[in-house]
Amino acid sequence: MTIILHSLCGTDTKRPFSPHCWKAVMALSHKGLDFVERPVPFTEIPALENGFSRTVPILNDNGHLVSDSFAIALYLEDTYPDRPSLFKGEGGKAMARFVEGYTQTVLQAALMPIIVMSIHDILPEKDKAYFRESREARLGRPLEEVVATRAEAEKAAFPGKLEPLRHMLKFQPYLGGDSPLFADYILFGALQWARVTSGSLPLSADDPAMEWFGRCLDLFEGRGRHVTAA
Ligand SMILES: N[C@@H](CCC(=O)N[C@@H](CS)C(=O)NCC(=O)O)C(=O)O
Repeated sequence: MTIILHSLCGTDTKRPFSPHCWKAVMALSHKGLDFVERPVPFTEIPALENGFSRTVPILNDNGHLVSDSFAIALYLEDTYPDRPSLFKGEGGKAMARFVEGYTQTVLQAALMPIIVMSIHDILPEKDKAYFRESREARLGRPLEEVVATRAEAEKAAFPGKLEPLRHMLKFQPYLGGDSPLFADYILFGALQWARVTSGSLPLSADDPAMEWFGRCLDLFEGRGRHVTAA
């Protein structure tokens, strides 16, 4: 019985950084499943599992392949129903989709200009060229220009973008309530992406959002904290 999670790294295989892969790592840990994480650089993804997916995470559960972090969480929920739930029902799945949308369109979009050069700098040479070309096409300008024109403003605006989380934390310690669910891991993945690649988050240490992030870093024997900040 082997569960393999293909994830993403730069030159250091011990420092996986993809936000989507962190969601899958936390989901597998939440289910209490034994798994092996195998991080690869960007340019090796297309060859994984005979070209199964152009993106990671990819889960190989004893030969059954699943890609996409949310699809992996749904698969784990269906396949291992006797283990702790990642969603606590259909409402939890539906609300996790909202958290996915908020995290990707608001938080990750804001973090990208702040951390894009840090990501570039931790990649092996062959990945640097691929990352620059693909991200410059996506962002519409050279990486250096993205940083020069947007990074400082995004840093200043970032704390405000977590106000929905702070509101929730007045009532409960996790998005899942008294304990975390997949929705927490979605948001966690974005902040962990910034922490691992750039070394810090544009948030103050006494921010309740940082306290929630610290609690998530400590889950599962500190799986998240174990990967040091850049
Ligand atoms: N919707 C997918 C997105 C996965 C994704 O975009 N993964 C990135 C790493 S963070 C990737 O594999 N990118 C490959 C590339 O840019 O070539 C998920 O949630 O898993």
